[in-house]
Formats: sequence, C-alpha cells, structure tokens
Amino acid sequence: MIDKLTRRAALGLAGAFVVGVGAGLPLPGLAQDKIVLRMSTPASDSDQRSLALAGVFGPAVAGFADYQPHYNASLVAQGSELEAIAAGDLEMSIASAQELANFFPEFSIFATGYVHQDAAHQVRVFNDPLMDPFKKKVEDELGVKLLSVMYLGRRHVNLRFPRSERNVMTPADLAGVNLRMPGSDAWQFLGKALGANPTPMAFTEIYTALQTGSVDGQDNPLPTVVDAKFYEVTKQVSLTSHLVDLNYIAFSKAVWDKLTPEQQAVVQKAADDAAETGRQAQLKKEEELVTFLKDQGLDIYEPDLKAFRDHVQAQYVGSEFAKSWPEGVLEKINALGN
Ligand code: KDO
Repeated sequence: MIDKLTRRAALGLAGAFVVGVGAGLPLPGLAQDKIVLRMSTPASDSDQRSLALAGVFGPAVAGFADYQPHYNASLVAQGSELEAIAAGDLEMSIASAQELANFFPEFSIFATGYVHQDAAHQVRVFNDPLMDPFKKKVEDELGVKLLSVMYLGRRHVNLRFPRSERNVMTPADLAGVNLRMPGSDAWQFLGKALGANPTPMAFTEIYTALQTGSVDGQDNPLPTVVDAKFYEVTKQVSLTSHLVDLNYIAFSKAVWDKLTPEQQAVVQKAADDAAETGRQAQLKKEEELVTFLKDQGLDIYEPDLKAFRDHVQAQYVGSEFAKSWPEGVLEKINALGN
C-alpha cells in the first residue's frame, strides 16, 4: 500500500459540496474609536488556541483594535463563521480546512487523513508558495484572509465502550460504531474512511451525546478530550492519529483593507505569534495528557497504524475530493514532510 498518498493515485469523481446559511448578525461598530474584531469559535475560553489569541493577539493589536472573542459557538454556529465574515457580520474566526472545502473543494487536500505529518509540517506547508493560490482564492472570492495556521493536534478515536467491548486495532474494529464527526462532507468522508459510521453533530453537543449514548464516540486531539471533559463520559482512546489537525486564523479582508500598512504588519505578526504560542502549548499538552487520562481510568493505546493509514488513503484514491486537488500539490506537501 502507498505510504504517502499521491494525487495521480487519488484522482476520481467530481464532488458535490453544500454551503450552509448566513448568520445575520449586526454590523460591526467602533468601540472607543478602535476597530472591533469579533472572533467566533466553538472552542472554549480555556482551549489553547483561545488562550493564545486572547493572551497574545488581543494585547498586540490593542493600540488600534478591540479584540472580542466569543466562545462555545455563542455568536455564530460552528461551520457558519466564514459566511459570517464574508457577509460583514464577523471579523475573525479560526477556520478548518474542512469548512473552507465547503466553498473551495481543493482545500480538502489539507483535511485528508495522514497527509500532514506534524505541527512543523503544517507550518512549512502554510508558508510555502504552494499555498498562495489557495489563499488568493479565499481572499478574492470569499473576502477572507488566512493569516496564520494554528495547531489543533493529532485526532484520535475516543469511545464510550471499555476496551473489553471494543478493541480498536484496525478499521474493521470500527464497523458499526457511531462516531461523531463535525457536520461537513470532508469530515464525514474521513469518518467513513476510518471504517466508522460517522454522525454529524456540532462540537457543543458532543458531551451530552456521549453521556446519553446517542453516539458511541468522537474524534479529537487529547487536549480537546480534556478541555471539553469528554474523558468523564468515555472509556478509551485508540491513538489513531488519523488527522494532524489545524485551523487557519481567518480575518475579514474588508477590515484588513481599512488598516494602514503598519497596522496590517502588527495584525500579521500578532497572528503568527499567537499561532506559535498556541502550537507550543498544545504540543506540550498532547504529551502530558496521556498520563492524566490514564489516571482518570481511560485505556489509551496505539492501534495498528499502518492498517489505519493504508485503509484511509485507499478511500481517498478515486474519491470525489481527490479530483479537486490541483496537479502536483500533494507531491509538494509530501516533499515538505520528513
Ligand atoms: C470538532 O468539532 O470536533 C472540532 O475539533 C473541529 C475543529 O475544526 C474546530 O472547529 C474545533 O472543533 C473547535 O474549535 C472546538 O475545539
């Protein structure tokens, strides 16, 4: 089986992508003559990306902008943030590649299982000229600037069942498992590619769904499993590392264009610095939390990673997503890896 997926191998059918509805929020105003930067995310205020943005980005732009974060999807529903920015109803979000793939199918390349290798690889890919046409398209067609890449972490399979009931060593072991995944085509595809039965659901509903058993499990990096307290309602984590996940710091192009070149430089640096701070904090948490979760009684173990990687990659071969990937980009991403 292929170790690194190639575009040539993966070409197939054209995809159909659905775009949701806009958020319809009030227009941004000025606070004390400062530019208001409302940021909406499904993440909590104690998530490492949230902490880095509030602790690094906000203070860095405070001379001319008022950074106003909104957590737990309290301002805009998960998955609608990009449309809200495009409509002028929001200034910032931390957007996933899967959300961007709703508008621009080629972004699914960054949402494909086992493509990004680690946090440093994500940064090299984001800063490489290969990203320029992707960034330009989002700017020109959606009015959103992708400023920097934030590290969310390695996603793993986290289930309600004890390991004595489900021992997830290979994709076959996930057959019939209702695995909550975020609600977009690219996410759902990844869930199927893992061998599970993906169930779309908003992030903020996961805890209750795990508690009541309306889903069998969910996939997220360990820091999220802890931050959202999923460990209270689950029994095991199979360390599948199926996606080294990211979010882009998304910024309104209309607001950007109103800034002076000096202010733009401050915003850009603030975003890069916040991303770096968040990345280091998240990497540290990923390492530390295995012990914490074991202490909470969870079984944490490594499955047959080759079986998962081979199976996931085979699903993308010939898929609707792979056809949207521009020629040569997957090879460039692979070449930037280890
Ligand atoms: C999730 O819904 O599982 C996910 O991890 C998807 C990410 O793209 C990101 O939106 C994240 O949720 C939220 O920020 C909450 O951590």
